[in-house]
This record gives sequence, structure tokens and C-alpha cells, in this order.
Amino acid sequence: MACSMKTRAAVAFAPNQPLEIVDVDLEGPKDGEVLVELMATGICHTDSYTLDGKDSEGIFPSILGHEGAGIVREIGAGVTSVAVGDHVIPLYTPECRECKMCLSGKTNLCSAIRETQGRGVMPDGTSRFSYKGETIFHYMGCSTFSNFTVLPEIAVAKIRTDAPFDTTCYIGCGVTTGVGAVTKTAKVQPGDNVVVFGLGGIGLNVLQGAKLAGAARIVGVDINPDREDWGRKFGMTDFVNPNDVGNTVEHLVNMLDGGADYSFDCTGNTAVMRDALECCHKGWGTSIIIGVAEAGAEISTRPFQLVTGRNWRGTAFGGAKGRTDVPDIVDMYMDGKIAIDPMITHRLTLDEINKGFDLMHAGESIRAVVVY
Ligand code: NAD
Ligand code: AHE
Ligand code: ZN
Repeated sequence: MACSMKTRAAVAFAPNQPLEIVDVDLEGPKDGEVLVELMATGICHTDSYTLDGKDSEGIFPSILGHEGAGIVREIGAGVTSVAVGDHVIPLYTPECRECKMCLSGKTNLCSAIRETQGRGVMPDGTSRFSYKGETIFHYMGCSTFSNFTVLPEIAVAKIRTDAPFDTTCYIGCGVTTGVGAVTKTAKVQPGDNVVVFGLGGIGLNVLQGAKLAGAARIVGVDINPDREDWGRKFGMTDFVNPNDVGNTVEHLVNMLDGGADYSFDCTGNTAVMRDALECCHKGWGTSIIIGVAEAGAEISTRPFQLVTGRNWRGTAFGGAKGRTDVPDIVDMYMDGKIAIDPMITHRLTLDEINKGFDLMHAGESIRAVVVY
């Protein structure tokens, strides 16, 4: 019988309220699960979207956070792939290597535990977290806004021990999503022209992925003029502020001799998603949706846009298979092939976590990271 402990956590008791930092009860790992001490966690826009009540799967009270890095402190019965002391990154997209999705070779969307994950519980249907006897739900299978968390073994990627936690945590979502969207989902080729809408924590990683892939023109689009300097640091060749041009789509199509080979939405705004599709080159241009839109939102375009050869696709976690690909992305960072350090603009304590959300909303941070 797994025993219980206390852990400090930022709890989302209700939507649209600041997180409350309290000591919660955490049950130890059951069969196939591991106890992880988080050392750092990034704050992604998706955490904010769920806290703002925009997520159709949002459950309260819960412990948000899905961009962490930490150390395995205890393993449950039957765990074989990780050991106590291993450094790991929690995976909101697990990799069981046994389900139809994992075996298909066509997707990274493992289906082994997705249903319970969406209900805020562990695979056995119960939560490990509680506060004053009441259930606190898990979030995206990770709950990294807690000093300790419990995760299924299939939802952790073992990484090298010399990688710093306060930067590597970003590989748990933003870096992998952005770089992977280009290299794994779109498979951008040298010489392709790319347009990236939204130059925040995800979009800047799409830019550096496009540079890595050898793209020719890499156009960044953002309504925040401060993002021009940020984009240029990560490979952007041209910047467009939609507020400075008449028609954004026409402007981009003219700029790129017919349009983009690939475009990426990193805003979550459905009007922007339409522009991202329609700025693609007739006959072959592909637009990849990364941004997460609020419950009830829908995308639209004239079917003619697709009839005339544009493609509309999406990506989760950059198409990366977590246990297989994440250790390689950590190596790329440690080998200097991708940058992370300059994007970590703020380091906070857990008690300061609400400030991290304020900085994001004010457009002042790229990534604020809580260091435990
Ligand atoms: P962020 O807040 O750091 O960045 C968003 C950027 O978009 C900002 O620079 C902002 O100025 C810009 N923007 C906002 N409205 C715009 C508009 N109308 N036109 C152009 N630019 C605009 O957010 P982030 O952490 O980079 O996340 C971006 C999106 O990606 C969010 O919707 C998030 O939920 C989603 N996301 C998806 C995945 C996935 O796996 N699909 C993973 C991580 C994040
Ligand atoms: N819960 C939302 C969907 C949110 C969503 O699409 N999440 C992305 C990751 S965002 C990371 O910052 C994802 O992985 N999606 C695939 C999946 O299986 O959730 C809703 O609309 O219900
Ligand atoms: Zn995220």
C-alpha cells in the first residue's frame, strides 16, 4: 500500500482566480507509477487558457502545469523503465509503445491513458492529490505546479543528468512543440518559405526549428512590436505586424511570390488560423495549427482554399514521441544545436507563480519558469 506525503502546490481552486499555494496530500505511486520531485516548471499559455475557463476539459480544483523536469524519488510495483534517482521530463503525451496509435507509425498521440488523463485522474480512475480530505484533480497527466507529483511510468522521459532543470523543463512542452512542428509534423525542407503567426514561447521555437531545417524566408507575424527583436534572434528573416499592413494575407502572398510553403498558427486565435491557411501557396502550401482555441470556437475558410491545393493540419507536442524523442532534444540543447537559455526570461519561486501568468498576459515574458 503506497503511503501518503505532503507537498507544496499551487492549486487552481476555481477558474479565473489566482492559484493558491498550499500544502496538499499526495498518495505514493501505485502499480506502474512513479513519484517525481519537480525541480522546475515552465508556465505555458495552455495553463493560462485552462485557468481562464476556456478548456472544455478544464476541471477544478486541480493542480495545473505540464512543462516540468525533476527526479524520480520512488517507483511503484512493476516499474522497469526508470529507477530512483533518474532525471525525467513528465509527458502530457505519453508513449506506451503498445497501443494502436503508438504502433501505427503515423502519430505520437498515444491512446493508452488519454481518457482518464482528460478526466483529471490516474489510469486507475482515482486522483493521488487531496486537500483537507477533498479530491484535487491532476492536469494533462502532469500537474507540475507541485513540488512532487505522481506519473504513470509511460508518461516520463528519462534524460541525461547533466542537463540543467531550469532550462530543460521547457522541452516538456514549448521547445518540443515548436521545433517538432517544423521538423516532425511539417517536415520543412531546405529552401522552403515559412510563416509563423505568434512569436511567443511556441512561435520562437518554430522559428528556430525552421532555421534548423534550412528554410529560406522565415516570416514572423505578431501584433506585439517587441516581438520583432525576439524573432530575429531565432532565425526570422522578415517581420510583419498585421496592424501595419492593410490585408495580412495579401501582404504575405505578395511577399512570398504566391505564398508560404508552410505556415504555423501559434496564437490560438481562429481568425489568425484562417489567415495562416490562406497565406499558403496555391497547389501545395500547408498550414499547421499549434494554437489551442477556446471551447466552442470553430475554424472556417472557403472550401475553394482546399480545392485549390492548400492543406490544413494540426500538431500536438510537435509530433514528438516523448520517451523516444525527448532525450534526443535534450542532447540537441546540450550540444548547442537549439537555444533555450535566452527564452527563459523570468525565474520565480512557487509562491510567485501568479506573477508568471501576469507577465505572460502583459507580453513581458517568453517563458517564466518556477524553480523549486
Ligand atoms: P504566448 O502567450 O507566449 O505567445 C502568443 C503570441 O501570439 C504572443 O507573442 C502574442 O503577441 C501573439 N498574438 C496574439 N494574438 C495575435 C494575433 N491576432 N496576431 C498575431 N500574433 C498574435 O503563448 P505560447 O505559450 O507561445 O502558446 C501559443 C499557443 O500555442 C497557445 O494557444 C497555446 O495554448 C498553444 N500550445 C499548443 C501546443 C500543442 O501541442 N498544440 C503546445 C503548447 C502550446
Ligand atoms: N483540452 C483541450 C485541448 C487542449 C490541447 O489541444 N492540448 C494539446 C497540448 S497543449 C500543450 O500546451 C494536446 O496535446 N492536444 C492533444 C490531446 O490529446 O489533448 C480541449 O479542447 O478539450
Ligand atoms: Zn504547453
